[in-house]
Amino acid sequence: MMGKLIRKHPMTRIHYSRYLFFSFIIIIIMFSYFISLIDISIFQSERQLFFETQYIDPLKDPSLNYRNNNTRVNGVIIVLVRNAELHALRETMVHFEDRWNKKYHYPYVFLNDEDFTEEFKKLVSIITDSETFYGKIPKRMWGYPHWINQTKAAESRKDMESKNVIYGGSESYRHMCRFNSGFFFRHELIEKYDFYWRLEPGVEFLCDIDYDPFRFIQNNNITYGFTISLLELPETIPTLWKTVTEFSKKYPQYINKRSVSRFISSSGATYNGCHFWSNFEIGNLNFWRSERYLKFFNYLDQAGGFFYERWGDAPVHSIALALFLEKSQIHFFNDIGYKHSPFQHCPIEKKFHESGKCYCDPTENFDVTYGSCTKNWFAL
Ligand SMILES: Nc1nc2c(ncn2[C@@H]2O[C@H](COP(=O)(O)OP(=O)(O)OP(=O)(O)O)[C@@H](O)[C@H]2O)c(=O)[nH]1
Ligand SMILES: *[C@@H]1O[C@H](CO)[C@@H](O)[C@H](O)[C@H]1NC(C)=O
Ligand SMILES: *[C@@H]1O[C@H](CO)[C@@H](O)[C@H](O)[C@H]1NC(C)=O
Ligand SMILES: *[C@@H]1O[C@H](CO)[C@@H](O)[C@H](O)[C@H]1NC(C)=O
Ligand SMILES: [Mg+2]
Repeated sequence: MMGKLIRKHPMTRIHYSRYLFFSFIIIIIMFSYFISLIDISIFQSERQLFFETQYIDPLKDPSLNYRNNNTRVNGVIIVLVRNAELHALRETMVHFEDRWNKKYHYPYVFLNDEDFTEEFKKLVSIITDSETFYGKIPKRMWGYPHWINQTKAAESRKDMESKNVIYGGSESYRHMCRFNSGFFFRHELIEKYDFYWRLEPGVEFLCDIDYDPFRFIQNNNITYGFTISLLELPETIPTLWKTVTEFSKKYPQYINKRSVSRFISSSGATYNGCHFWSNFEIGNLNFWRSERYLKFFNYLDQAGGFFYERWGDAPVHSIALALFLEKSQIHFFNDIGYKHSPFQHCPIEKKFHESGKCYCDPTENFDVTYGSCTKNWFAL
């Protein structure tokens, strides 16, 4: 009887379809609300998920703590520096010793394209109980390779300076970037070491470090560690990615099939500019000495972009790391508070501040702010 009515009565049919229509709308609304909830929770927990599922926490291994064992491994602190930066360096070293190295006394190697002054050596060595070594960089590591057209290089510096590119007009900055990209690890004072910590005058360390990061990376097969990652200025690297792509085509055998290349490029077509900020580096020197990296560096060097453009050692290092290594071989040193103006990494977890280990403002933390790539790193 009812069925008949519904089918026959036109008014009832309208009500019925209207009911269907509104149910449909409500379902759509509920569905999109549900989806948005999932989205938000995924976004918020990417960082947390990273720490729960991927992060190796050096603080959880008591055998790494200096109180239990402060035996050094084959590591060195490397500082490229000019005589004029003496006082900024001394200040940084006092903090670095205090936060970490007085517990281990790792040696320092200071490198310079000129001779260090006697005053420099005297005032630096007095800051630390560690051994200090002072080296001059040979011309082949800090100069023009024969295939570079220096007229063209000078023109390009002028051009970049007129466009206000940072350090665009600087010749020494280019030698510095090329040295840090291809030579620091084979300087004669560095050759005998396996692990390095790169230090720059003017940087600050904002937390106590009670363990040996060198032994930590050795034990865990980690090749490289960073604290800050960010986007490169595109105008300094117009042809870098094209050159990298040519390299990958020519030497497919060097590219790691499980590499973390998605950090630098989602499709492979373009470089997103993400790189580890190389003024801080803790790593294994043998990675840079490997055949694949030397082939990579030589290929870039031949292309001339260190001089005709202004390729930085940070994107060069990072691209190689991302092509050759898996994610687990690169470590985010969350517990190391670090500042190189204008950015700092300050751990946000309460425990670092409540325990008195860190003394930085956790709201001033570059990790997930605009321009940082570390939020991408968490999500990979
Ligand atoms: N000996 C020497 N060291 C240099 C020269 N240029 C740069 N450096 C060092 O190389 C490192 C990087 O140089 P910076 O001038 O700090 O470059 P940056 O970090 O990109 O830029 P800033 O934001 O100015 O710090 C620092 O340790 C400098 O002391 C140079 O011409 N000679
Ligand atoms: C301390 O660490 C070194 C280097 O890893 C190791 O060779 C040594 O056995 C350790 N000593 C102790 C007491 O654990
Ligand atoms: C070097 O570059 C300049 C300016 O770009 C150019 O005029 C000159 O022909 C180049 N020299 C050589 C040998 O290629
Ligand atoms: C590190 O690598 C070596 C050699 O590839 C392997 O034997 C070892 O199990 C690895 N250790 C860890 C902690 O992954
Ligand atoms: Mg600097």
